Amino acid sequence: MLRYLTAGESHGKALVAILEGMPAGLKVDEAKINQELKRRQQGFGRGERMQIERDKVQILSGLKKGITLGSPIGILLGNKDFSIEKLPRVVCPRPGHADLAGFLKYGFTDVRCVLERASARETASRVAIGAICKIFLAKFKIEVCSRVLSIAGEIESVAMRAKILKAKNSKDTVGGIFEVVASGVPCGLGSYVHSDRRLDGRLSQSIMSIPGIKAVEIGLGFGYADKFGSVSHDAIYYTKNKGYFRRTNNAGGIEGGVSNGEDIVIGACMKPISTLLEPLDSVNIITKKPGKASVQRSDICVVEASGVVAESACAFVLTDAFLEKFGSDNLIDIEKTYRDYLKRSK
Ligand code: EPS
Repeated sequence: MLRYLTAGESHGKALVAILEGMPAGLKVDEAKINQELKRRQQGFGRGERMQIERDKVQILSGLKKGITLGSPIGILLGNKDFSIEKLPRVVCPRPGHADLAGFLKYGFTDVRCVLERASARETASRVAIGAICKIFLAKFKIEVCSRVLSIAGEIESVAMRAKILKAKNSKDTVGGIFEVVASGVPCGLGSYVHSDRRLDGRLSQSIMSIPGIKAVEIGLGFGYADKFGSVSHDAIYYTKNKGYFRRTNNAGGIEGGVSNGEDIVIGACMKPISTLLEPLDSVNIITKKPGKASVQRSDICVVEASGVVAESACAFVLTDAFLEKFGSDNLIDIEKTYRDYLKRSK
């Protein structure tokens, strides 16, 4: 139903995105998109690049007087640091990044040809797309948020900041765990009838594809491994006012690949940023002699920003699944189908 494409290098002219399949009749407030872009740039531990860029969208197509036409929405995000042609050649791939596999795969003689596109700068485009999806979901009182659960093993905010500072002082980096919660999601998004329609599979893919993410879990996730079934599953209750409901949500809002009406809860682990100011051992790809991995500048920690990107990824998948279930051409038609469905399914 809904698809997107992004293009752009980290230090190229601009990032570009196209969102196709958004229904007609949705009012899109550019300020809301820019607000999300700003959230992605924040968080304790961001690097110098974030002081240079002031990410703001320019919407090129798909809207008339701020209202969607149902046609592809073209988005442009300029790079202030547009320096790709002047930047030096990179010959020592960074462990942990796409550098080594990328230059071998594409046959480059400059690792920069890989890292420019592999950079997490691309996630700004995904946040712009996700922001439009969030505007759509808000029409149906669906909200997606995120929070940091831990940084390098620390769970208190003061200790998290101290760990980030410690990493900074020792020219190191840290990762952590964040959680994304989608509330107000109706029962019935996604389907058990085929593997590629399962909502948990689709959400996991979208979050796993964010740079640096190494693990994703839904609800209790790995926590199921050491529990009995009797205390794992969420018993079902019903009252006239509430309809069907649960008192626990170990399933994280998804059973059998279908949303069950409870909050969707997703946890994800982000590894420490792989650009280290005190670089690890590497190999010069020209001479094949030992060298140190390339370094220009780096973030220390981007777990909070990754949470914002994951919200966007999740908002995109939920919008896609929502359009599948309730129609995809016109907002008013979709609202009517949704109301009828809520009445029937209560
Ligand atoms: C990023 C832009 C990049 C990095 C970072 C994320 O800018 P630069 O390379 O000019 O410093 O700060 O990239 C990575 C974390 C990465 O792994 O490539 C951004 O806009 O988020």
